[in-house]
Amino acid sequence: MAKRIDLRSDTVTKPTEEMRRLMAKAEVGDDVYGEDPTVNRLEELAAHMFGKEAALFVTSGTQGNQVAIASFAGRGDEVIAEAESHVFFYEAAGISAIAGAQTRQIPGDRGVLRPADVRQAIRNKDIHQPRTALVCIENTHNRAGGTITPIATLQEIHEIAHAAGAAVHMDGARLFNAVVATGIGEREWASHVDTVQFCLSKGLGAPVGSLVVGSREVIDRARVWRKRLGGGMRQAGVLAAPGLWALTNMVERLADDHANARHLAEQLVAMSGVRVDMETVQTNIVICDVEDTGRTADEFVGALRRDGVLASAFGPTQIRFVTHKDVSRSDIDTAVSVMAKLVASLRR
Ligand code: TLP
Repeated sequence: MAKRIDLRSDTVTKPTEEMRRLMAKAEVGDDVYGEDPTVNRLEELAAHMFGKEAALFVTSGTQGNQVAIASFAGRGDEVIAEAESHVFFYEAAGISAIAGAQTRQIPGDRGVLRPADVRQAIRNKDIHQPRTALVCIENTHNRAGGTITPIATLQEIHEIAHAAGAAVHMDGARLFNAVVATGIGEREWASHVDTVQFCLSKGLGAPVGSLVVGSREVIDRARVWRKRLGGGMRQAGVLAAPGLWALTNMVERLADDHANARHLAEQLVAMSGVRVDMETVQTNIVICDVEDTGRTADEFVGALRRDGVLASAFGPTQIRFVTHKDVSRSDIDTAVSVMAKLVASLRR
């Protein structure tokens, strides 16, 4: 069978040979007892890189977001999140089901919350109103197409939230894409938030896991939440080992994914009936709209799949393509020609 070009997500990346070798020989112990040396090394490295006191290795981005959120917000509290954010849109209502808080959704500008809107949404001290416990920022923003929250905006939101006694959590599932695209280091990003969740298992290519970084006090609470959710793993060093390698070896190469995404977007936007908001093409995600072709995203995704190109329907007429280490420039060119053929066949 011809090679499938899988652009559904960067979550599909497979561990490298080196990662597999490190997994096989990882030193391990029982991490619930705090005795897995490899997990401990990963958590220490993450805390150091992000300039925070402590870190927690969790099973997934979703678990990392939810344990962080539950560490700040509880039953009857309110959490501000962008209207299309992952924590609101894709985490099975975890904020209400786990933390017991309600979500206040605020539409952003291409996924970026406006500081003035956050200021307005923060609740007054009033018997009728919930307490605003937390503001969540998604950087980069998935459903907006991989957009970056400018650091100055983040800083402003942080100041507004803190002045009102609310914390800030950053869903940085793809924070390293923002790091590489802007040249602003993770420590600088993290200095404007209380906690960051970042994924090892997306563009960095590790098979499993995320980290949450923050103060020791918050991470201690998050550790209890992780246990409560069944995320206390035992000889997890076999998973931490490729994560350690990913953090030290896989960050810089994300620039290739960004160049491939831009190349893909430029080709797509030149096709008749295909729209791309080029302003959103900042990292490794490209969202195009095929409404003007008269076909649905599902129809397109089905037709692409028959020709070996996998993408995700992201709305009635929106399709998402995500570039990553397991697709090359020539794979992108193949995907483009499949898409071009498909668009041309619709015009006949
Ligand atoms: N996103 C996945 C899907 O869930 C949509 C993807 O394919 O992009 N935050 C952000 C911003 C994410 O994009 C994701 C995963 C997560 C958190 C959750 O990470 P996992 O999948 O590890 O739970």
